[in-house]
This record gives sequence, structure tokens and C-alpha cells, in this order.
Amino acid sequence: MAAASVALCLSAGLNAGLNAGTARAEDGYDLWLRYRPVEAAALPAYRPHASTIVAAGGSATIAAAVAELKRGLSGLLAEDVTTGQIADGAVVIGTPASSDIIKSLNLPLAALNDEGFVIRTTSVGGHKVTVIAGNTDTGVLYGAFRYLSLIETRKPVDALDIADAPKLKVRVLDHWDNLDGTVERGYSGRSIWDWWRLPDLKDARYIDYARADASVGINGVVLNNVNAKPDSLTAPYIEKTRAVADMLRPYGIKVYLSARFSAPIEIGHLKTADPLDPEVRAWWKAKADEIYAAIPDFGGFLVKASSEGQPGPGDYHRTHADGANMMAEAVGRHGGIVMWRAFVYSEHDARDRAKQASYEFQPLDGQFAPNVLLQIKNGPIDFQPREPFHPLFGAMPKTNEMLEVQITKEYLGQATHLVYSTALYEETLKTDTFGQGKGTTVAKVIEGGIGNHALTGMAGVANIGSDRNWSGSDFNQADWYGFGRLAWNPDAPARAIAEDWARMTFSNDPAFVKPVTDMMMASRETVVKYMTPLGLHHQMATGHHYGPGPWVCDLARPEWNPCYYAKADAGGIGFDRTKTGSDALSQYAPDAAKQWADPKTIDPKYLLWFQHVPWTFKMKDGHILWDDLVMTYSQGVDEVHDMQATWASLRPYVDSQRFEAVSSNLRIQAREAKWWRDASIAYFQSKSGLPLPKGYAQPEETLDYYKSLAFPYAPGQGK
Ligand code: GCW
Repeated sequence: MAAASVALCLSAGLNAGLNAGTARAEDGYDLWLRYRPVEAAALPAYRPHASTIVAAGGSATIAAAVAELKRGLSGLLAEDVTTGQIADGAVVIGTPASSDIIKSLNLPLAALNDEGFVIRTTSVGGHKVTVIAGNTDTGVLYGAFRYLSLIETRKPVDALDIADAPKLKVRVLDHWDNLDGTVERGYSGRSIWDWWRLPDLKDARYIDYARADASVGINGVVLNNVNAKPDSLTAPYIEKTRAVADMLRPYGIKVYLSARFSAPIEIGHLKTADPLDPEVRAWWKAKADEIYAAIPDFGGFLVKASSEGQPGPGDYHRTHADGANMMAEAVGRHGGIVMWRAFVYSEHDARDRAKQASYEFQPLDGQFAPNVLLQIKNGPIDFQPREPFHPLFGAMPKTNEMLEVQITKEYLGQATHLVYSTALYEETLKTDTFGQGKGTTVAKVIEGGIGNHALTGMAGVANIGSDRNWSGSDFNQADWYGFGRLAWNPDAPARAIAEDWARMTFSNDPAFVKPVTDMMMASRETVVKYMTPLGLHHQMATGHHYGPGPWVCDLARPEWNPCYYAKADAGGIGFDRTKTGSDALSQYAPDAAKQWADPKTIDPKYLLWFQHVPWTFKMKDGHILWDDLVMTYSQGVDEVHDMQATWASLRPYVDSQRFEAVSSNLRIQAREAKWWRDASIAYFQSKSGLPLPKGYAQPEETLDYYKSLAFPYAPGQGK
């Protein structure tokens, strides 16, 4: 085995040299499932272990696994791999129930859940084979994808013994896709769900979408925007949803719908949507029955209620638990769940927006039905480049808490900036909430480890659209991939995920993999630096959230204004969330709160999130705050230039089409990073009145110029 790995490394290095500059153009459609031929020198390490596929069971899921193995192995091994009989090198797939061979092997499947799998090199009838076994056919499919990924990343496959299973039950993509084909906060073209042509449409793209999801274990899809129209619950749309569900089902994917709370009024013609009204409850039950008659494995509902203008139980002076439990009762009879969002804040509440969700939800701990997941964004405001963790994590031990992250980059440069957000998700997951004592990390909370919850989950707001490369840019694909990997195992390291992705998506050459992985890992911190350094947040322009708008202060709702968050004036900058301010700190467990309570000891990353300090505040590094702010913005810009240089040096390893696509995005990012820096410094300097530290250039334009920029056609605003 060791010898084989050495041979692999050598051959990979050699081969990239030979391939330099000759790679075939690629448009990104194949994502990380490219299955391009293994370098000739490395082929002997793989071919003998994957010569024939022996499949048991006749389900559509097994057929999908076989099709994927055929496609993947034939591509990777550059020979026609097809189904056959047991022989040396056979890949045997199935479950103990469907395959006598697998049953006889007594694999450690009992320790795994329904979606787990075992991959083992073993001997059957004197033949050396690789077995991919699951408790269910979906487990087998996941095992098949894992096996292919081992070859795609050039891991040895001659002595495998892998047992793996997802740690979370619900691993779901939330599409904020509207019925008219636009995508709220979508930067990758139009919605892939062509509601107009469904249910007849059988788009091959849906199968490729399902393959990509299944390859990383994503097992649920919410098809429509949380700002939901009631129409998606009408009979014609249920029929369209059924058609999508039928296409995704073989890949282990359930469909869910965002449900509009007031639908009983709008399409049921009732007078109220009061969750305690018997007629309303009966309406939801009948609606659930209708959906389940068409889609027996329908996942359930996602609900945004009493938030940003959406109707909800608050309209009837009922609690979120009243609302969630009513819908949970309706779908629960069929095995469905409700994902109830905790993203609420109200224009009638003058208190710090960061505190509002906890006020509403924390007192309800223990009141939610067992089939309700409370879906909580990673931070208490809204998917900012950096936020502290949401105070609800770890604070509701009797409630099923799931994490919601944003894969689409509403606030992180949208389609064009190279930002590996998986590093951000990892930061949240690893953070200790101290909620139920030391070690209560967000990962542990969502894995159900606090209070022993069986229903667990993680949601990612999708970045998928009709663009040929699916995600608006090649590098944005990494967060679709990374989300899936973290939802499977919230303890997985973002760096290892980036490396696997880079190998599968571009090249296995170590001379490519290392610099790209380094660049991806650093990229998240870079965007924080040039957009919102030192704990600043929500400084984006209004509405489309594209570009800087720290000066905006005239919007109807105070918490929509960037000035509400930075609170910059002649005296200083930052949001005081300590006892002397909003005291949002008090919503955290004391051990978490104490790390942020003192401006002298707080990690500077969170300084202006929790503290209002004078411009001349002495930082830990010896500089005054103002100087550090300017230096950090500038460093962010410099780092984008470093990224450009790194990418330019990698030309030999990437096909010209994707090389150019990434290069042009980096040019946009470099320009926009400077814009962010200059506009922010121009505005904050108008408050601080201080000169820039020596050697740092003044903003290129005047503050008025930056204020005058308008982008009425910026993407992602579809409603
Ligand atoms: O702040 C926001 C986005 C909205 C989004 C909302 C949410 C779907 O700007 O576009 O609405 O978050 O998460 O509900």
C-alpha cells in the first residue's frame, strides 16, 4: 500500500508536467464529478480494483449507483467498466437484504444508521473484490460516490476498510427560488426549477443536480423561496412538485416546500390563519393529506413566519410554537417535519436586532413538537462576513436546533468574489457556546448532543441557478460541495474539504493543490478585511447589498441602515452590546460573554460588534483603532492581489476556459475590494477626522462620488 501511494504521488507530479497547458477546455458544468482519466502512470494502481460492477437489488437507487460507477470508473480508468459477475477486481454493491454475498460478509453495518455505508476490500470465492454495502440503497449510493471520490483524489483503493454515516439527519438545500423563475439573492442565472414547463419537463439537468447533491450526501431540497407564495400549495403546483420529487427520489433526496402561513386565507378562503382555530388546523391537515397522496415521502415544510413582512402566528397573538406545532401536526401524521426559522425581528421592536430572536424563541424551549426543527442562522444578524454565533445555539436544550448557513454570497461578493465560505461555516460549527457547559460547540448542539435529539439538521441557502457552471463561478461550487460535506459531518475540517474539492474540480498535482487550498482558506478572512473589518457588520449598500454603503442612514426601519450597525460619530465607532449598551452579551452563556465583555481583551475580530470605542482606542497591537482599521482594509485589498498572483501562477494546471473565468472574476474582486476600502475609509474619515497612517493612500475618489453610485439592476433582487 505504501509503495502504491509513493508511486501515485510521483506519477501525479510527473503527469501534470506533461499536461501543462494542454488541458481540454471545461465550462464547469461537471462540477467535482468530472471523472477525467487518471494519469497513465497511476492507472495500474486502480484498474485491477475496479474492473466490473456486481450489483444486487433492482431499485432506481441501485440503478443510479450502477450508472454512476459505470460513468465514473469508465472515465477515470479510461476503459469500459460495466456490470458483470464476481471476478478479481469486481466492485460488489448492495445491502445485506438484497445481496447474499454482502449478507455473508457480516459487515459492521448495524453500528451505522440508514444512510451509512461500508467500503471494504475483501475476498469472495477466492476473488479479491471491493464491497460497497449499505443498510439501504441510499447508503449504497453514498458509498459509490465515496469510492469514486477516492480515485478522483488519488487515494489508494487496494486495501479499503471504511465505515461512515452522516451525523445529521436532515441535510437540506434551501432554494430561494420564486415561481416566476427569479431567485432571491441568486447570482447564478435563473431558477433551475422551470415551474412553467413542469410537470412535463424531464430536464437532464435535474438528474445532474441530484447526482451532485447525493455525491456529498445532501438528502433534502426546499424548492421555493421562504418568502413564499401560497400558489405552491395549490393542486397544479403540487403536481409539479411531484414531478420534481419523482426525479430526485432515486438519489435519496426528499423535496420540501416553503409554506406561506396565511395560505388558509389566500387559497383556502378561510377568514383567518390563526393556528389555534379548528378550521385552520383542519385545512393544514387536509393540505398535508393532499400533498402526501401525490408525494408519499414529502419531507415537510419550511416556514418563515412573522418576519420581514411575512404572515405568522404573531398576527394572531400566538407564539411561534403554536404556529410550528400546528403545521407539524399536519405533516407529522405522514412522517414529515417542519423547519421553523428563527430569523425574526420586528419593526415594532426598538431593541437591538441581534437580540430579538432570542427574546421570542428562548422562552419557548420545550414547547415545540418533536418533529419541529428550529432553523437558526449562524449569527444573530444576517449572514455577514463575520458574526459571533447565534445566542440561541446551546440555549434551548429541549428544542431540536438546526443550523442555517448561506451558500449564495449575498453579503460576500455575490457571484464574483473568490470567498470560500465553508471556512466560515466551520468557524461557527467549532465555536463553543458554553450553553450547557464547556464543549457545547455549535456542531455538538446540531448533532443533537445536547438533550439527545434524534431529529437533527443543517440547511444551506443554495447558490445554484441556470448558469452553465451552476453556481455563478467555478469557486462558488466549492461551498455547495463544502456545505454537503459539513452537513454530513459537522466536525470535518474545512481545509481537507477544500483540498478534496480542488483535486476533483481542477487537478491532483500537489503544485496546484497546496497553493489553491491555502488561497481558499485565507479567502474568507480577506473578504472580512476589505468589507467589514474588526467586527463591523451590515455596511453593504441597501436592497441589493452589492458594494459599500456605510453612509446609508435614511431607511424607514432603523435596523436596515448600515449606520445603525457601525454607530460611527466623531467620538468613535462600534455597537455597544455590553451592559452599558444593548447588553446582547447577556444572551450568551457567561463563559462565552466574558470573552467579549472587555474592549482590552476581546478578540479584535469581534471588537466593533460588541464595543463602541473611541477612534484613538489603543489596540492590542499598539496601534490606535483608526490606524488599524485603515491598515486592515488595505491588507484585504493587498491579499486579493496575492490571490491574483497565485492564480496566475497556476495556469499550467487549469484548462484555459476556467482559468480565464476565474481570472476575470479576480479582476472584478480586486477592483471591488479597493472600492470597499476607499469608500469605507472616505466615510469613516469624515467621522474620525483623522489622517491616514503614514504610507497609506487616500481614497481615490471623494465620499460624494462613492455615495452617488447606484446599481438599480444589480442581480438577486427578484421577488
Ligand atoms: O436579510 C435577508 C435577505 C432576504 C432574505 C432574508 C431571510 C429570503 O436579504 O432576501 O429573504 O434574509 O433570510 O429570510
